Amino acid sequence: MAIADISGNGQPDLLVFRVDAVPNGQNAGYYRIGWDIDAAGQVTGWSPWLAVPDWFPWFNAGVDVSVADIDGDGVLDLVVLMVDAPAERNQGYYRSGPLNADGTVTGWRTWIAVSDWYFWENQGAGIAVADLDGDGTPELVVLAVDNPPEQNGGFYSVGWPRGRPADRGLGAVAGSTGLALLGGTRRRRGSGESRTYRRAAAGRSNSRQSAWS
Ligand SMILES: [Ca+2]
Ligand SMILES: [Ca+2]
Ligand SMILES: [Ca+2]
Ligand SMILES: [Ca+2]
Repeated sequence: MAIADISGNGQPDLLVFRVDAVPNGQNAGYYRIGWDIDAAGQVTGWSPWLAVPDWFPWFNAGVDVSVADIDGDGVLDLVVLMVDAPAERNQGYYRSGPLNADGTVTGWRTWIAVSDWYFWENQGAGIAVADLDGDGTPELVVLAVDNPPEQNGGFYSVGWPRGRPADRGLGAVAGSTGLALLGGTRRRRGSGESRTYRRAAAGRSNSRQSAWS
């Protein structure tokens, strides 16, 4: 879910997301918006469920959304992250599109694979958009929970704008240190193991990342 003033009337709106896990077939992803959430958690009404197009996986193992103006054009964008979870190695993908004041998205950008998604099994994933270094261009932060046969792990990564050094290794999330661990220990997975990572990308340039941490 995400909270942002999508309608632009000064009151925050609540966007919720769900995956329809269709048996023996292609899944589907939908969101809807509860308008003008107040301090008591009440909304004034709900949009219809709106489908994200081209939801190709048959199995998903995590999904998250974020609302932010990733391309700096003054219009909010909806960013969707989902984990495609086939029998073998999984893969995280995100896509985005301009989010209109009525809650619809026009001009969905293509699905983009999050690189180095090593995990064979996942137990959730998360996404956030923030200008981590204060240069005016947002970064896309991706979290993934690895779900191997033994102990799980949480991993993240950040993709930076073009030109920024991209040699930051995948970082393991330990305790509550969060972003302070950017550039932390790189983890290698053995064949068949699943690990979780989060990654992020620069939001500009049609939301395609130019470098991953
Ligand atoms: Ca609103
Ligand atoms: Ca925008
Ligand atoms: Ca798998
Ligand atoms: Ca930045």
